[in-house]
Amino acid sequence: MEERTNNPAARLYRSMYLIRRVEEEIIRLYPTDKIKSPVHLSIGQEAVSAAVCDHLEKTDILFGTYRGHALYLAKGGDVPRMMAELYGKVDGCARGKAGSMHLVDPSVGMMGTSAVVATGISNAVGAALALKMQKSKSIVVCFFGEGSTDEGAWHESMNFASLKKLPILFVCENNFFAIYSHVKDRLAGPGLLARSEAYGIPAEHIEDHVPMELHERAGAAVAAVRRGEGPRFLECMTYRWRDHVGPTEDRVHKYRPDAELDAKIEGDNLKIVGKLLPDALRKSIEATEEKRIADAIAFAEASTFPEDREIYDHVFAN
Ligand SMILES: Cc1ncc(C[n+]2csc(CCOP(=O)(O)OP(=O)(O)O)c2C)c(N)n1
Repeated sequence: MEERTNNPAARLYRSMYLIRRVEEEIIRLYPTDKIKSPVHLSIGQEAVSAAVCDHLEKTDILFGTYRGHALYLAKGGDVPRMMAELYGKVDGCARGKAGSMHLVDPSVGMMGTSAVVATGISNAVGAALALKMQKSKSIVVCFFGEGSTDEGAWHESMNFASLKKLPILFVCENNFFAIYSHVKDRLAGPGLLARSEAYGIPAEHIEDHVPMELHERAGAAVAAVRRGEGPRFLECMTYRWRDHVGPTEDRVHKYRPDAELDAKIEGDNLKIVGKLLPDALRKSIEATEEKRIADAIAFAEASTFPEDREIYDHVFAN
């Protein structure tokens, strides 16, 4: 694809647009009950996955959380197979058994997303150790919310990754909230950069409302990890527009001021990136992605549910 080589803003826009529109379709479809699992949306947070994953190779390995659609799509995941997975259908990327919260597809390096906060991080560190032992050129990128940094698994993982100088990039999407609890009510000490630096891991704070700068700095961090300089930590400040879980807005809960959410929606990162492109290019990207999404939904609808006899398949390795 021309944009793949020449125009980072076009690549970023395509990826962010795809994520936004797939998740808007999930919101539209959810009341029909065709989607068979809880959904944690990344609308508002798209820039982080899109910017980081634009620097990754297909063979690089990704771990994430239940908020995983954006990661899968940004890593080049298969849109029809993701939709079929959400529908619980046999053509899904995990034959309908993983659903939204456990998206997995080794064919694009998406090794796992976990519903239990911080548990994917130690798996990611294990994968990075394996890559180092194999003298591989690939790296691991591990995404998580700021809530994960309160968990013991995060601290153990940071320590071990630093000790063994592993090829892993830790990406924290700091959206301020763990469910409805604000980070200022949870975080002791001077902040996440200091936490990371305490383990000897260089750390950076990046705002997502300057998406091209986020893209550039993420690229530099990926390159450093790939050169064998050991782990890096990025704290990417971002904001979730929808409820923690489910397709709806969550203003009724009053845990954040409406004006704060309105300001973030007004400053939409997708529009910021879109304005960097000529109209004709932006519209052609949108048309291509709209067709991809419509085809993906039709694919999911046409697919069938797995046979009952499959229930115990793929539980253990053969
Ligand atoms: C070990 C564990 N504790 C608690 C929960 C319940 N829980 C689910 S999501 C969540 C909030 C996590 O927030 P954060 O890590 O900031 O990620 P975000 O949801 O904002 O992406 C909590 C506490 C869980 N799933 N696992």
